Amino acid sequence: MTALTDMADLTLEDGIAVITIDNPPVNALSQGVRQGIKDGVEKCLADNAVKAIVLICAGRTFIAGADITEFGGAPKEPGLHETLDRMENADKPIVAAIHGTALGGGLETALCCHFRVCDSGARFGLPEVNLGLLPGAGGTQRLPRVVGAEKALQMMTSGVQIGAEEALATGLVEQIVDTDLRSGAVAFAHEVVASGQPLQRIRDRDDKLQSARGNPGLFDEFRKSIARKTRGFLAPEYNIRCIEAAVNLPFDEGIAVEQKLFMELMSGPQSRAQQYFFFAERQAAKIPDVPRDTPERPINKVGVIGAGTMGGGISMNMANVGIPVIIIETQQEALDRGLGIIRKNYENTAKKGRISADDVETRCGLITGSLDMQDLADCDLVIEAVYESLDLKKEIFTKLDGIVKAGAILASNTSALDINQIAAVTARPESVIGLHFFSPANVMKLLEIVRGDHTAKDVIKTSMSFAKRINKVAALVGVCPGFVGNRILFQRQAQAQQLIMEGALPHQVDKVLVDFGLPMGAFQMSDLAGLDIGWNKQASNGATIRDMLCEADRRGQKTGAGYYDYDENRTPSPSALVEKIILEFSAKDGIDRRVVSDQEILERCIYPMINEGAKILEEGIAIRASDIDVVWVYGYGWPLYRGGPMHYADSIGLDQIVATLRKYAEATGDATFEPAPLMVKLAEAGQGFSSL
Ligand code: T1G
Repeated sequence: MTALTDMADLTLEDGIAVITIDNPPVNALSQGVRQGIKDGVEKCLADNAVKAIVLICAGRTFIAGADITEFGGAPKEPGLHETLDRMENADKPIVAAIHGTALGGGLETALCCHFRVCDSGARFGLPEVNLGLLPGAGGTQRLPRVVGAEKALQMMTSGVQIGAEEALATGLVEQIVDTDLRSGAVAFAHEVVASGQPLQRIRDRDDKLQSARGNPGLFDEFRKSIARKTRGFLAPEYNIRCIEAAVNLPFDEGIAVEQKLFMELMSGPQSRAQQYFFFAERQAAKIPDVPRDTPERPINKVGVIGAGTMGGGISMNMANVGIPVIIIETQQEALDRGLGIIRKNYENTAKKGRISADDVETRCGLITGSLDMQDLADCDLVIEAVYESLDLKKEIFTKLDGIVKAGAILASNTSALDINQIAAVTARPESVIGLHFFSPANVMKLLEIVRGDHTAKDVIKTSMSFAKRINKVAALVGVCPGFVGNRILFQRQAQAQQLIMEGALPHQVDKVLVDFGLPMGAFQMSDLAGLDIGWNKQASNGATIRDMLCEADRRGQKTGAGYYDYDENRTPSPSALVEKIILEFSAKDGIDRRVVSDQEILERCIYPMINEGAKILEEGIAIRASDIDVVWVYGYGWPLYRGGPMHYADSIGLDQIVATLRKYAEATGDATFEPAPLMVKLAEAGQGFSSL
């Protein structure tokens, strides 16, 4: 065995050279890996004893892409392109032996080998689009030549991975090895040498591009089909243009298009934000004061209290990963309705072909119902999901404390109430935690985990990994009204309300927020949630615009009217009546309405959110600024290509944010705009939240 670099070595077995990459955790194409491959291939091509080369990786996966931590830094030799060109033009067969995930630059490396074999668990993808990029090492030109333009469009604009069987069927791999991968690959290399077959370079292939050439409308059709899902993102379109180049241009000209578009994306703010977010999401899983080896409590059976919208969605998350759930309700009718909705949801998913009819039965079979809380006694985790009443939650936790076995975790799905007060009614506050799901709970990826003053570290550790187990992205936050997500939302909603008093209208405010990239505006969101949450008909006296709307039976989407009028497809349209109510309200408050610019709307809606984020960091309610971004991207649909409110603030510059906030504080006299001391300090130091 010859060490090529500290990340690669070479062995020679009976004429077959094996280059082994070893760069944990995911064999990213760091400088040492690129150098190792380059040196290894050079060595093998120069050595007559070598008849063929196998490229394989140690550890849990084949190369999972370029080393993202090297992005933005000074480029280090050797470049990936020159290494891959050397491989593709080699005069000895090179076989890639793939296990785990061959992603991005990893798949591009495999595409520059002459043959690819894999084990049955291997997965393949070009997920650069998730980083706001495109495959920059020839993948945009080689993948379509192997799998065809249609498949390449799907894979490169979604980042979706395909499995070994599909890779074999599309010709991405020549063989699935069901014995030991290494010896299988070496045997395959021997067969190739023995066959004497000419080495085919993918760059020379053209057959798979014919159908796209015969169907020029393919690309525009495809653009239309992903327009809604990729709204605001640049990278999907750039990936499509590269595939168009692959279909319409000679290989080298296609590569030139790829390089140009790659550099445009790499030097742009969107990819910077998405690369930032790649690491933010992984950082969020790390809790500084909870050691990695903290033992976890087992969770094999879960109880959910409440079969309403949240309780039903929460239960589906458990059944989706095979965990039995028992749902508790007070009325049989409510229980039947809740279980019925769960089955309906699964049947709808099956109709869309995302799960099978058997899956529907299996998952519904894992969800049982009861009217007796005693049936929760042997649960490992109980999640309370009843409506937002502190007294009711205290009552329930008092009962749970007397029923559920020792060692179980008691959690509340509250979106704003004080977890410490809830925990205090039990004799085991250390086992109480907040698990705040977002509606629809079986769809939204975020789980805001709320640690109380007494929550034990093993309960936190268990909850964080449990989130991953049910396919959620967790962010750990402290106790305060609205925790992180809603506390920040309150600031935006309050400003939106103020802006329509001063001269804007709901649809103007919402358009600014939707154009910014949010899934919906402030007033559309209020209408969706329902304007009568927490509204008391008896006490209502027209004190606010919301009161007026509720009194006029405009309670939101559910009544077909709120800040907007809604048609049968729930499409919103501005309401003349609402405009009249708003104008009357301004007049009643003696406000001279004025023209409010879109820029002012954006700044007054977004900057107080950032300011609140800074206060949350000052108070230690969030561990790091990037956790706040994870909450807003996965919980509230903040556009990923803007990284999250805190990253967005850094991209603008905190000095700019502070100055603008101060301008509005002066103009409005509203203390909300007073910049948080932490942000002022960072701005004065010329730093950003990412420096924390
Ligand atoms: N570069 C650097 N670090 C990486 C990395 C990468 N490509 N991929 C993962 N890591 C780190 C990650 O930060 C974490 O670190 C640890 O590895 C485990 O990851 C030229 C330009 C492979 C499916 O986009 O999708 O190639 O937190 O927690 O859940 O065209 O990681 O432990 O310190 O995610 O098992 C394209 C990115 C790059 C794939 C494994 N490739 N990675 O998932 O573990 S761009 C990607 C993943 C490119 C070329 C272009 C996943 C995974 P830490 P993890 P996992």
